[in-house]
Amino acid sequence: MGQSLAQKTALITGITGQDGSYLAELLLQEGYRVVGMTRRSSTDVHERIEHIVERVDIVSGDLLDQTSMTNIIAQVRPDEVYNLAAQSFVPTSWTQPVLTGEFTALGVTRVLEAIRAIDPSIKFYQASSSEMFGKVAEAPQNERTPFYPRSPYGVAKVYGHWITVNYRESYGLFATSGISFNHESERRAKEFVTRKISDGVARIKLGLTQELRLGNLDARRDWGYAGDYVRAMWLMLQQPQPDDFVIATGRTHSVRDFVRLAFASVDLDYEKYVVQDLRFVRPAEVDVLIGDASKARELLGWQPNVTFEELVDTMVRADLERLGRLVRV
Ligand code: NDP
Ligand code: GDR
Repeated sequence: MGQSLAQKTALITGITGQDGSYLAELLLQEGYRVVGMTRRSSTDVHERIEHIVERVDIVSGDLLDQTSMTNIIAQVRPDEVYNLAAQSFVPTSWTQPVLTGEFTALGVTRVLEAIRAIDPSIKFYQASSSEMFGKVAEAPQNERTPFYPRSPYGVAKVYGHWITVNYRESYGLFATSGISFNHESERRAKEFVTRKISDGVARIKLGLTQELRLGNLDARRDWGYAGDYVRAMWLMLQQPQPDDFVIATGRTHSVRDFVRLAFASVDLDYEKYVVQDLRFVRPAEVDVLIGDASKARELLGWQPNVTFEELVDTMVRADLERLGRLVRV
């Protein structure tokens, strides 16, 4: 892949994930050379980036392995690093707490150490999470709201956030932490509740199944669209100073709201199909999240474009279309 002198290079860890795929698209549009780090797998994990895989460079590495991280930074010499890789599913963090800490917490330090050793002028983005607010101290949550994580995942993300702040303050790195609230899309993995619902609704509508088993329907989240959130990540690294930013819509809805709307969008009544299943209830829950993104609005000029209602509708339509194609084959 040819590179002009002025062209910037971005390294994305977690390029095969939901956010990685949207961020790669955005950075290609912005004229970047995009390098994506993937970990070795015996199967093809490029599903979400199939449409752009010819336009990005893929390098092999793992957040667990310091040598691979250092070598990648030395070989790629990126201008910007977006650290999106993590064990990102909250329930798994209770069954694999140590691994979650290795990936999601210490993994951040490994990337920062690689940057510090090779080129401290590289800009760094850390994918921090509203799960850090957990049992919330105030509402809405902003950059100064104290953290009270409720899962090993949330605890690991608090570490990732503070090590990012610490490397900024200790070594003067351009290290930025984006505290994103939940963001979803038709590329979301099916274990997360929004996609589980949109996929379930489509299956029921097409007669492939009769029920949808869910956990706590009363949990509330501030849900946005992933495409909007990756734009905020990029904007954060274009600022004159590294900083921390909350990215959120400022609206909160319950899982029940999502379910009701998703079923209603295909003219079904959710109460006939949804079964509560204790297997999906968490040992400790984050009851309600709502973010205050005024700082991002003012300093980044960022605001979300997709509403909750549009998000639900888009996700259900996408699953109906995908499953409809399979059913017809
Ligand atoms: P996904 O789970 O979709 O993607 C995670 C990515 O990390 C995948 O590409 C995965 O690779 C990769 N990965 C996992 N472990 C390792 C490892 N040890 N070494 C290298 N790569 C690894 O997450 P999202 O795209 O939804 O989220 C991106 C980031 O943002 C995550 O850090 C998440 O915790 C954080 N976040 C997400 C929010 C959201 O609502 N989506 C909100 C706030 C924060 P593979 O394909 O091989 O599994
Ligand atoms: P979350 O997302 O834990 O907020 O983390 P998830 O979609 O898994 O859960 C949201 C809420 O829905 C409730 N829920 C269920 N959740 C799942 N997965 N499956 C169910 O059947 C179900 N029933 C009810 C949950 O209890 C919870 O309250 C996401 C991830 O992307 C993190 O990586 C990210 O940091 C945060 O968002 C912000």
